[in-house]
Amino acid sequence: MTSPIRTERHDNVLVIISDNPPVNALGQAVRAGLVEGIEEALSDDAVEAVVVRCDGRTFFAGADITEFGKPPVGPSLPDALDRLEASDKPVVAAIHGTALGGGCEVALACHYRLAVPSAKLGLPEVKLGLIPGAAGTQRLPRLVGAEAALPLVAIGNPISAKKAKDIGLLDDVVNEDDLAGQAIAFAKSKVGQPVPRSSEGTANEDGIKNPDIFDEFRAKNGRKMRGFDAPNAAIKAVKAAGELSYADGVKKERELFTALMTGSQSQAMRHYFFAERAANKIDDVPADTPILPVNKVGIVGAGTMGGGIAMNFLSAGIPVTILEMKQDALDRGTGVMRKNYENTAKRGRMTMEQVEQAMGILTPTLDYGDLADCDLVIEAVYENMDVKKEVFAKLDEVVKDGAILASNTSYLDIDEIATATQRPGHVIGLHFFSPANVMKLLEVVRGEKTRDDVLATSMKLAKKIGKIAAVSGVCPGFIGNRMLSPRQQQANQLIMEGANYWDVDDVLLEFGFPMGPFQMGDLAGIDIGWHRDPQKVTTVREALCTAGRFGQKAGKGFYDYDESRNRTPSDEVKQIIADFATKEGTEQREISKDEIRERLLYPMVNEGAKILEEGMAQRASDIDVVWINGYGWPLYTGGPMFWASQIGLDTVIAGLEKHGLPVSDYLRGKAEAGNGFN
Ligand code: T1G
Repeated sequence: MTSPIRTERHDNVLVIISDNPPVNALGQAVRAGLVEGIEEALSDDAVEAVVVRCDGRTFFAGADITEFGKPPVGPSLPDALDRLEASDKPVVAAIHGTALGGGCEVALACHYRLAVPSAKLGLPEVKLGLIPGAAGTQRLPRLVGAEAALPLVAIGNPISAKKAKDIGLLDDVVNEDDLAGQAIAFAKSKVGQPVPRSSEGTANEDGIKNPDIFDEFRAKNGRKMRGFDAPNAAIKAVKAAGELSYADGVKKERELFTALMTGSQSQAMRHYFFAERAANKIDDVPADTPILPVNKVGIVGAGTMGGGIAMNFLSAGIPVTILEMKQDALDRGTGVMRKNYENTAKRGRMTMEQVEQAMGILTPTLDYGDLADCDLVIEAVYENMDVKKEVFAKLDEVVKDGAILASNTSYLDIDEIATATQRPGHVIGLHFFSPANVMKLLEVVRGEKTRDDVLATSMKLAKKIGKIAAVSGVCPGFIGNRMLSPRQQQANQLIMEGANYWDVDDVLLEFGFPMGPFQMGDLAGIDIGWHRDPQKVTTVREALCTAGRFGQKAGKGFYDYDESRNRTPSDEVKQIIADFATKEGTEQREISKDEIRERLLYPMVNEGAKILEEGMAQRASDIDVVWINGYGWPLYTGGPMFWASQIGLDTVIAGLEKHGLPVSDYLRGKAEAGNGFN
């Protein structure tokens, strides 16, 4: 097996090159090759400097995640990097693509670092439930300071080459072309000078002089870090870089890293890493299925969803023609889009020029005829089958042959919608989640007759507009809403049986969801869809509306709210519910949080099992991808199906049976087979 590492001599410079597609992951052969390369450089007096670079699309993108959890095979990355840094001959990292995780640590162990303008650098280990494990938490703060290191290590987002230079992580940003040549010249210019080593840096003294930065960082990012173990460990490691010797700091990092690697959160987040990528693959569609061109998109409906959907394409530089029935609705819709963009610009997440660029390729219209040359039209009108079929019949008449006709419906039957057209093969569901310009998830609903190229094009387009797509079959609620339904039913049932509605919300909050169903109701507005007849009170919601409890906007809903919108449980609401229970003849009792959690989450797992049994999802991990990205299922548990496998399907079944809830045969079968859903 040829090594993925080779060396080339350029006069007195030895260039160590990795060619390990797809992302030059630092697998065992690469690590061994790196060590050999350094040994070669150190043992040859004619070599006076070294360049480390990669072929292919990127500099090392990190340790090889597929090796995690397996018995380690040497040389370890920390050892390889220590040998690299110990060299007295200058070593230069030549960076392109994404130098991430262990890749960034390779760069840190080099004495100098150059990158092309399009390169990105980062330590995203926390996104895998880890922290850097090859001294990155110790070298980086010594090179750039604790304050600049904290977000890189504890949040894990990559930074641009320019930003990396600004903080001192890069020595220079060079031209896009001939990176190798520029790195060789740079290396030559350093021959004979003492080599700078990050591990000997003193920039981390900023954390010693101002120790408050760590708690300030923790407070500022509390919401983002809630429930995750790794970010806190990352902060501890960076803090240690200012308090301990380098050697002791590395020991501290190793201790924190090992605890995370063997913990449940990292296992769950590594599962998710591959789950997100697997969701892109459609098992029965050949990888070389042709992708249809999508150069112009039409949107029918400029309401909240239509406008949000349109923004995804505009932001990706794809022109959009948006259609409404009336001018005022059209103006309102495009006005909201502009406002959303301007708010994003105010938060510094885009420039006003980019706002104008996006709005500049938007064409509002009242005329279906203007959709004729669209390659894809997405309908986002009222959730009513007749209305949708009318729209699709019209689109079928007007839009050019070969165009994709998609519905944004959240639960209606795509196959039935397709019958309104002569082109069922070109009909698909593209279910965006509100707010559509923010939420990452896209459920791609495959109709009975949806063509492979239409499906493959939709998946590729999802990635282009920054969405995470999962394919669903046609069933009520597809994957996400279909599993939300039993949870919602149990939540409503539980409060009728005496569970405190705030306990229901708190159980989901404590589990890691952003909020529970009753808080959500207050946020969205209890009065949505209310008939406004105070005499007609047949549900708890109607009783709340009759009592003027419309939700947060009214200062009271299920909860009472103070001026900062902090929620307090209401005795009036508790009584309203109790009265309903009495009317319904439901006996109320104390209900524990354990029972609440089991009755909210286990039926979701059972529904997920049925979705798999019916082939409505390709794989269990797709269901995890849907719930993590569409509904806030906590990433650090891996998603409903991974989590159920970890706690044991027998436990889930016993819980369902204890509460008299249905158990699907498929779930039983999986439990008996003993291998969970994975
Ligand atoms: N290990 C193994 N495989 C990887 C990989 C990795 N680090 N990164 C990507 N792949 C595979 C991926 O599964 C897919 O495979 C293919 O490469 C293309 O990836 C010691 C412990 C680099 C930005 O977290 O962020 O270093 O599906 O589809 O969209 O301290 O991949 O084709 O079979 O994502 O162009 C830290 C993870 C590891 C970076 C490219 N590094 N990767 O994105 O392609 S921990 C990371 C990414 C670590 C050290 C610690 C992205 C990318 P397949 P892709 P992409």
